[in-house]
Parts: sequence; C-alpha cells; structure tokens
Amino acid sequence: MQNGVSDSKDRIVESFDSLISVALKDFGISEEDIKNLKSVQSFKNQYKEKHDEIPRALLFVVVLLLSVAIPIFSHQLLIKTEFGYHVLDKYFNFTTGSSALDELCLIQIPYSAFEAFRPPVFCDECANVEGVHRVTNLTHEEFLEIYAFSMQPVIVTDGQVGWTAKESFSFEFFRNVYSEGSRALERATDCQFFPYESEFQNLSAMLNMSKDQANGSERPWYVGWSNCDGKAANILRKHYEFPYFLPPDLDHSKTDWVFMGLPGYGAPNHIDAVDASSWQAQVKGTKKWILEAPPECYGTCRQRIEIVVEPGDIIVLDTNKWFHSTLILGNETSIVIGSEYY
Ligand SMILES: O=C(O)CCC(=O)C(=O)O
Ligand SMILES: [Fe+2]
Repeated sequence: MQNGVSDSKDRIVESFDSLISVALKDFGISEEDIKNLKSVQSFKNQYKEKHDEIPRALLFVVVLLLSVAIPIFSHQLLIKTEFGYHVLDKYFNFTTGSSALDELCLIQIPYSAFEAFRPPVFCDECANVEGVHRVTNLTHEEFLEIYAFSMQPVIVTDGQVGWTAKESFSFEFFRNVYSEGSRALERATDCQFFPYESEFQNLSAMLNMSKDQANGSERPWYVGWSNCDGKAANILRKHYEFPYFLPPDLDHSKTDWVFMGLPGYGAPNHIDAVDASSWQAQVKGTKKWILEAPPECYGTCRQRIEIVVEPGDIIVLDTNKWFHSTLILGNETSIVIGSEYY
C-alpha cells in the first residue's frame, strides 16, 4: 500500500519533469518564467513537504536522544562505573580542585526523569503478593528462598532481640554521634541527606534544631540520611547487629541509613534506584508503609498494600520495585536504622 503510493508519486514527478523540458525546448519559455509560475511553486512546495517528513522524524529522534537518553546514559556510565568515576574525579580536580565524591550530587538526575526511564518491573514477581508476611524465627534458608530477592515484603517481629538501640537511640544520641567537622554533617554524595518534610538542607542543620522543634512543639520535621562517617558507624554498630536472618555470605558492606521524625509526617511516594533490597529496623515509634505496585503491573499485582511496623520489628522489602510512602503514627518520634544487602 505504502509502496504503491510512493510509486505513483514518482511517476507524477517524472511526468512533471518531462513537461518542463518540453516547455523549455519547444516553446522557448525561460527557466525563470517556469519557476515563477504559481502552479509550479505550489507543486514544488507539496513535494518538498512530503520529503521533509522523514528528516523531521529523524530530527525528532536525534533531539530526543540528545536531550534525554544520552545524558541519562552518560550519567549512569560516569556514576556507576569505575572508569567513569575516575574521569569525573580528574575533571573535578582540574576544574574545582575538589573530588568527584564531593561534587556528584550536583549532577544527579531529576527524580521525574529517573522515574520515567526506570527499568520496568517484571510483574510475575508481585502477581502472588497478597500482603506483607509477619514471621518470627526466620531461618537463613527461608529468608533466601522466600524473601531475600523477591517482591514479597516481610516483617520479622523478633529481629531486634538483644539490641541496645531501643534504649540508646534518640535525637540527643545522634547529635552526639557526629563530631564537629565530620564530613557526614555537610553535603557529600556518599552521605546522602533527604530533607523530606523539613526545612533542613543537611544533617548538620537538622541536628542543630532547637530542643522545642526536636520534641515536636515547633515546626515539623522528618528526615533520612545515609551514614558515611566511619567513627559514627562504629558507635551505631555497638547498638545493633546485622539481622540474624540475613545469611553471613550476603554482602553487608553497604552504609547504614537512618530515618527519623515526628508523628504525622513521613516520606512521600517514590521508588528508589539503590542496588538491592533493604532491611529497616523500627527502633522507636510506629510507621505505616503504603506500598503501590508500579503502573505496568496494575491488573496483575495488588495495587496498594498498607502495613504498620511496630517498635522491635524489622521490615524487608525491595524499594526499587514497590513505590512506597510512609507515615509515622502514634505519639513517639520514629527512629529507624537499616541497610541494603546483596
Ligand atoms: O522510612 C521511611 O520513611 C522511608 C524509607 C525509604 O524510602 C526507603 O527505605 O527506601
Ligand atoms: Fe525509599
């Protein structure tokens, strides 16, 4: 069908050309006169428009590639590979005298772009997930087989037995964990800070809030941060252990995360781009998690799952595949410590 149309267009062009050569040779009309004829100009314009369609489509693809796909691809190449990291480090050293580590958060992809281009979830993984399991005495084998690398979330209710975190962790505790000058207190890429529902730009500002604000009688706050300070990590680890159900051969080398804030607040709905699933120990306070299947799995998977995590629980879920938001319930400030595992 398409070929038939373009064949007949080619024939029209051929006949048009032969008419013009007759006019030039036999009737002695000049080329200039022919060009100026209204009908010739309109025919040429129509022909040009048709031929412009392909270059325009090509131009669109090229612009799309240049403006979206290539920046995202190069971002990933630079951030996620050792070679890319080396290149960035050299570049930042040369231009600003600082390291790539300190500068990387300046070139993070905006969340909306990341979300639009995230890899789709393979919906078979959530098709049988009806809710969040609640278990105790979870063995390494069961954890590996059912939960470790699946979309089935689980709450382990005896996960914090023997920990002293519950007695020790508080706003004051975290204020004292970081010594002055700690790189965790300022902006740095390997120690991320999520201000969520707060006015704070970094961990330092958060830990320096007034006592009244900390205890909830002033402005709201709910924040999360990854701990990149080795000294602080050693202090934190005196008060918790790697959850007993995580087999030792899983890689636990990822940094700790802390999420902390007042009742009534929480993290807005989002999906993560971390490298693995993670565990979160609810040390204090009560947190509601709202999980949503990604849009590509609507109709295959349960669209929304809500679950309340109590103090003493550890929740394990893949935050790269479930959209999630949180809300602190009750009266107690929520304090959570967690990490990723491979
Ligand atoms: O604990 C929260 O409020 C949010 C945590 C979160 O988004 C995560 O662990 O990926
Ligand atoms: Fe998250």
